[in-house]
Amino acid sequence: DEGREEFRRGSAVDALTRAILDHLYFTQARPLTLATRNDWYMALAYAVRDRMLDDWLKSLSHLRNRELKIVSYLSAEFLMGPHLGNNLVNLGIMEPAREALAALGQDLDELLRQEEEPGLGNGGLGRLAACYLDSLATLRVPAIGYGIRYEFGIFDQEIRDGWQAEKTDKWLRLGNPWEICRPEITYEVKVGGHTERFTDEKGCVRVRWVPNKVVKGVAYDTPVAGYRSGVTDLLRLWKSEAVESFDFQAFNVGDYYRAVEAKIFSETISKVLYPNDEPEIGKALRLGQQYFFVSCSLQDMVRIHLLRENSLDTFAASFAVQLNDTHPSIAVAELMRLLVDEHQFEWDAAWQITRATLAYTNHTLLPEALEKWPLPLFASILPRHLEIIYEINRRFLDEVRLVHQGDDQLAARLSIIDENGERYVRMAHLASVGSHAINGVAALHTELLKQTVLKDFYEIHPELFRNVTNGVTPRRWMVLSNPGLTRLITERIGDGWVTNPDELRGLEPFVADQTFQSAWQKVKRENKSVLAGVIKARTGIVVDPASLFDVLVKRIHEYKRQHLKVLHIITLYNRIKHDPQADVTPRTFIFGGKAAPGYFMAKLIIKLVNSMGEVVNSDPDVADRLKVVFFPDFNVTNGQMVYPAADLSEQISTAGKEASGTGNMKFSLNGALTIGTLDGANVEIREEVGAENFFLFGLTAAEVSDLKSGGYDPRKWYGEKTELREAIDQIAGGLFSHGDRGLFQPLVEHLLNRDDYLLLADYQAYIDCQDRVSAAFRDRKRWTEMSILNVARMGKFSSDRAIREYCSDIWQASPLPQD
Ligand code: 26Q
Repeated sequence: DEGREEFRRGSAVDALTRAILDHLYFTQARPLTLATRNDWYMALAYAVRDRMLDDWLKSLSHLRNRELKIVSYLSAEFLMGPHLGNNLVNLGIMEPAREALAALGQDLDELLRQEEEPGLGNGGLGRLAACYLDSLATLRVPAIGYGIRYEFGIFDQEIRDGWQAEKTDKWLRLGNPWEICRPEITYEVKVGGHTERFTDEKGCVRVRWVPNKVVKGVAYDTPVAGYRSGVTDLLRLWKSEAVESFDFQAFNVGDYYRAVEAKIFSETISKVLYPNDEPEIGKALRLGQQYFFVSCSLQDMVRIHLLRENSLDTFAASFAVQLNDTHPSIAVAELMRLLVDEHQFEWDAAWQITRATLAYTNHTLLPEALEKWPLPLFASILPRHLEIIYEINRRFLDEVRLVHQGDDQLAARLSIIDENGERYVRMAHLASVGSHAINGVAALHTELLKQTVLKDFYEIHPELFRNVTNGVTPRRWMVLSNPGLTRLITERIGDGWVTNPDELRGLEPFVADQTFQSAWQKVKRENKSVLAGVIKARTGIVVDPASLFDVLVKRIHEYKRQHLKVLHIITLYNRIKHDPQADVTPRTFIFGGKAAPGYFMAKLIIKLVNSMGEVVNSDPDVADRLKVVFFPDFNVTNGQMVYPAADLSEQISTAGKEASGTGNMKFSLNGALTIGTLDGANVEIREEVGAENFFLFGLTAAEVSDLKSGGYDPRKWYGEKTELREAIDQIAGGLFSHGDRGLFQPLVEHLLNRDDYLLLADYQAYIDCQDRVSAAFRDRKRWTEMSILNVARMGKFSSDRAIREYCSDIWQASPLPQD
């Protein structure tokens, strides 16, 4: 019997070989001779998943242990990336799996490429949630990530004629071996309708919500293994379905079409991820999605809590619920509704539980990115929640008025309801009022939060505010994606750094060591060669791995200033055109990132990069010294190839606009040097790695706001800077658009007349700083030292550090004791 168990659980090569063959036959139902690459991938994935089950089931059984607080991370997005490689790393079975497959004539790397990544997020916020789950499991904290099982994730990006084209992400097409459907874990979620008052058997007036629709959420569970921690946490995503009773009813009255319509509506809720990284006003389905997953998740927590205790009084001791931005902030009203309407709590007791349970993370200062819902729309979907919000607001503002007598302006500014013109529910206010802690995602961001969007909240309740600077997991972003560097580092200092990255400091004694330096350079060079091969295959462009790889990958946004980078490239191009012998440091410029499908300016920036690239790449005067690449479909999988191959990380947002950034950390951790503004976490990265190992340029956040309040005129800079003027004139004049002066006119017009993101004001500082970068890259030894020091000093930016801070400062959660 033990022999039978061994092939399901064991991590030796033989056991894995048998397990893979077993799944190929009994799960995939394929004879060896007919097995496709996907069959092999699936068989391997199931064999790996089997090896997660003992820890997972043990961890799940701890959810019933009332002593332990469970962290519940509510997020509309989880950008997990491919599971297979990560699980092999965290379980410690990468090499035996490779050998087992080799014995079966299969190549592990090929199977790793077979996995379709679950792209259930837009960018930073969704990827942060994924890094946090990795750290929670690694730190042995019992946790559940709750979200939506979108049938279609973020679109796949193709580039056609230089423009972005969106293709549906059919990630479930070939099946998903990592998830387990739990058809017995379902909840009903009401939508629309009206409320009624009635008197209960005790004579209390209560409220009944009579919806006009009911949908069902079904749980889909994915295990999240910690790095060799013995704990496997849970990602529970909700799929929406029709409730059986509904179509039955309609069918009985003969209204077949209405029944089908109701079913389609139900299934629409979890159909597709909104591909925008800021809200669009008035999208009812989006509010439906948010409420749907929040309601399922809170009902699930209530169920789990009631397995531990017989009263909800102690709910806040069972769960610490983190709101990943305002997207799940309806949780404030929903938890109140569950307690007051469904579990007969008094308002005050319910409110105390709600605030003790919830905490809110803010990820943006941009006013246009703050979520708000038009009142009529909100009322039509969530009539009961609107009443609850009014009551929360009434009590909150009464308190404010009591303490700050006579300041009516203050109450209006703090109100959850925006009453300046069209009325809206302000979700950041709802989240702030309903939480016991509010945090920003980098030191600068938190300071600005307190001075701007949440200023009034900070003034009345400074004790609620925390900073937790973001972090990234070194498991995916180093061990998995950069095995060469991982091996080199581990040879020198051991592998303790993987969970304790402060140990990377142990590399500092080797910075000047010749052999270490050459080994370091060799790793980077190999990573660049691999990326060069992929670039050739995907774009046809040939790039030289000896050139400086200058990389700008992130969502396309005006505030992130991809077009400032374009101005830099055109400037270098012009220098060559003016003097073809000019001594320029050869560079490969790599862009990547998706634009929201409805964001015209972002799509035009993609077109500009490609159009400008065509001209530069094909100009014989350039003689291959500059190469411009737009790497299509930037996602987690592609990021894993790009970050390890970068020499230079571009973090050039207008100061004060990027809340944190996390790509900045991934680059630096992989030995790229940063050119950046004092924005988001760049500030702290520079502090850690040392100012001499960081290329700083540009206005500070304070200077940006001063410049703007003094009446910024971009034309002044345009008039004064000749290289800048030349570049803009060329874009406007059609040099990059076959003479078409209309194509980029909107972009040029915006730069010259508004320039909201101060490209023109920062242009010269950026160019000058890039000249210093070019010079520095020529001193290979010095560059390598800086690269090593960046890695050695990145410990702070591990998501483990961030999660420890959340645990101690916000959640009061602790690790499971080692057994
Ligand atoms: C909201 C309503 C309706 C539709 C879409 C949205 C929506 C979706 C995604 C709004 C925002 C997002 C994503 C925001 C995001 O990724 N923000 C980034 O979060 C990172 C993690 O904290 C930071 O590092 C980045 O600075 C921040 O831009």
